[in-house]
Formats: sequence, C-alpha cells, structure tokens
Amino acid sequence: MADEDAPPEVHHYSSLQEVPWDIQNYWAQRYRIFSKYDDGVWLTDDAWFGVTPEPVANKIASQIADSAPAGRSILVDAFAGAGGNTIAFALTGKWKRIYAIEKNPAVLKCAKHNAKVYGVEDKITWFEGDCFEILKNQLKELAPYSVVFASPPWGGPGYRSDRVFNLKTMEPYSLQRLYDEYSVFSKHMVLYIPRTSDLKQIAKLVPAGGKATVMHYCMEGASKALCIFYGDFNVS
Ligand code: MGP
Repeated sequence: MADEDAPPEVHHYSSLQEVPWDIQNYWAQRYRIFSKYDDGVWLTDDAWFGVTPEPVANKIASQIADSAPAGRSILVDAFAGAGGNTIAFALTGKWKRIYAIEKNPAVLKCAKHNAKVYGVEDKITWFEGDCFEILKNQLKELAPYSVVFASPPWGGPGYRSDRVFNLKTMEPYSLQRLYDEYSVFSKHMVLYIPRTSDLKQIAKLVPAGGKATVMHYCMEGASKALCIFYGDFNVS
C-alpha cells in the first residue's frame, strides 16, 4: 500500500498477492534490491527492472570513490531511477555533493523518499528532467569537478534474449550517444550496461592513448551487469 502522499503509480507492496505477476520475480528479491525494503521503500512497477541490487550498487560506489581522479568531488547520477545507485554513492561519504537526475516525476519521488529511508537525503540535489539538457545547462559549471555515472534504460528485460547485446541499438540511447553527450561534460564516466554488451563496441569509443576498464558485478556466481569506466579511473 502506498503512503498517502505518494502518487498513484507508486507502491510499497507488503504481500505477494498485491504484486503484479511480471514483477513478482523482482519482489521476491526485494531485500537484495533494497535491504531496508520493509522500512517503507517506494517503487513504481516499471522501476523494479532497472534498480541496481544494493550489494552491487555498494560495490560500484566504493570502486568509483576509491578510483576517481584527484580533484573530482561531485558525482552526477544521470539516471537516478528509484535511487539505488544514488543512495550507495551518498553512503560512501566521498562526495561533496551528489546530483541525481530523473525524468519520470513519480520515479523521482520514489528516489527522494528512498534516500530518506536510508538517511542520506541531505547529501543529494535532485533534478527532474532530461539528463543531457541538465548537464548542458544547470550543471555546466560543475563539469571540471565531476564524475558522471549512468545506469540508462536498456530497452527493457528483452535484452536477455541477445547473445551479444548491441549497444548501437540500445533504446532509447545508444552507447555512442551517451558517450558523446557525457564526454562534453566530463571525460570521466562510468556506465552500467548489460552483462552481454559487445566489448568491441565499448573499445571503439576509447580515444587514442586512453583506456576503458570493464568490470563485471556478480551475485551468486552470475554476472548481473557490467560497468565501463572511461577516463582516468584507477580501478582494481
Ligand atoms: P535481469 O536480467 O532482469 O535480472 O537484470 P536477473 O536477476 O539477472 O535475471 P536472470 O533471470 O537472468 O537471473 C539484472 C540486473 O540488470 C538488474 O538487477 C538491474 O540492475 C539491471 N537491469 C535490468 N534492466 C532491464 C535494466 C535496464 O533497463 N537498465 C538498467 N540500468 N539496469 C537494468
């Protein structure tokens, strides 16, 4: 049942009977997705697919915190979703400020609410809108101090049917589009993409003399997804 001030598409399901069939599989893993689920975590039905499970989000956050280039004190989360990654970034205590962007107003409400559940809301500045526009306009001045993290939409759970995931046809934004837009803002970016992503396509975007590190994140012996680190990260 949603709280009184939650928009109608926001839910906190407490029993399996309430959960739509296509997200029951995710709800069954709710404590791996948000360990504080029972403290009143909010999600929209569509947001379940894209949340980074908490142990993975924490691992990514600590790796970015430990490996980011010197002088980078701002983390921009370009697709905040329901807040899984944003909360993990805030919990590291590394960043002067976290700027979290989400286009869908109901999902943004979830992210703000969930950040409160985790007690980190005062470390985050939220933006509702298109991340490319917000980077170009509201956040322009912060570019020299920023690292960009993006966990974009992958075109839905259908990504699993491809043996090798084609990042050129990723919907709605291709890898090239994400890379081109973000690299105007910051050369240091981390992208969370399907575990089966085409490595050749990832490598093609590395500038001459540059590097990209690809890291798989596993749970129970299986990769959930991978991150590409473009720029001067010292990832280990
Ligand atoms: P999954 O493939 O839907 O689940 O997502 P799982 O448990 O690996 O399925 P299995 O039956 O193959 O074992 C795996 C992870 O990918 C999720 O936990 C999310 O973090 C991430 N993920 C899935 N989708 C569809 C998206 C997406 O569209 N965008 C982003 N950023 N992450 C996604």
